[in-house]
Amino acid sequence: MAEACENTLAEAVPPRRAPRVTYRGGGAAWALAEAGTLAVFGFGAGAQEMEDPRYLRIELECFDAPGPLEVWQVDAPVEHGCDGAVRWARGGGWLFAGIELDESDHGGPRATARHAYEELRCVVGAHAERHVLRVWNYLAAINQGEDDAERYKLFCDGRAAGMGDFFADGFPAATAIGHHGARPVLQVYLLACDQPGERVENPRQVSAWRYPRQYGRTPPSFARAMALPAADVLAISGTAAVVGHASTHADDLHAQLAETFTNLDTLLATAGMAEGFDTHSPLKAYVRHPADAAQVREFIARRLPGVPVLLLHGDICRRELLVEIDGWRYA
Ligand code: 3EB
Repeated sequence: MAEACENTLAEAVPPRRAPRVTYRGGGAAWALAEAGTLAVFGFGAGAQEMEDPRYLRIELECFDAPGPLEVWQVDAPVEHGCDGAVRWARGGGWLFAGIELDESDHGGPRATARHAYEELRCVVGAHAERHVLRVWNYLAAINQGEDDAERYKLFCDGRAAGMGDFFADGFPAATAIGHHGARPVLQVYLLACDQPGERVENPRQVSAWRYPRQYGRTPPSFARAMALPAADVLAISGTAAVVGHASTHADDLHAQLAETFTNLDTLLATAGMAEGFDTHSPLKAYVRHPADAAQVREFIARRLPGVPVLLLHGDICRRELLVEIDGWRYA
């Protein structure tokens, strides 16, 4: 009965208009003062600090100085607030929620991730926008530790524990990247909606939640992409040179970039968006070695001229991977 009611409701509601995601210069206060601003992100140690719950200073340095802001905007009034450590904003059927936890207060990446996801789950569950579509995770020293004790793998354990059965119907699209910030903070933020999206997997890749045991006790909990409940918008998870479940082209930046683009093209084709990226499709490239940044920028500019790209210094969760790309594809 409850399900029948939900279906009727879903049919009555027209597709949502996706939030616009842009990179731009200027101050965060201006962006926050604009109508419909759901979230604003600054990048790196030089970015401003702001009290507004819609603002997060991400612990990843941008290779362009001064780095731009990332701004999410909806065509509706936005209300915002804080619930414990979670900061949130909602409007037009969309919800932003974010949390930043210091590991020294929680005891390592596993307990911190668990706590972060429990808190987020609580806040999301209390709103009508309970369908989590996309999550970003930034973790200090992600590759430190050996085998099952590697910090990324501990994070994966804690994330799964904190998620509980909230994602029993399927995981959101996600990114998990290592930062070099001064403080050992875990930053997690998400986009949710009052309507569900559609998960998209990459036929060239084993789904992450089915990765074999060699990658850790708890396979990573994410979908490769999520088609938003808005026409022709795809949220793309962190994508790297993984084929099947194996990393390819260790130590070869150019070959990893080429493989990553084959994965991105395959994802778009699988989602029925074969026309590809356009100039409204903001991407992020996470680059492990600062010396590689210029080459990454050139490669992407050649493949996707005119597409906005934010180049960030970040560590990919597998040591042999040099670069990872995520972002959006808009109609
Ligand atoms: C991979 O394909 C690369 O743990 O949330 C990409 C996107 C990766 C998200 C995550 C990890 C995550 O397995 C790593």
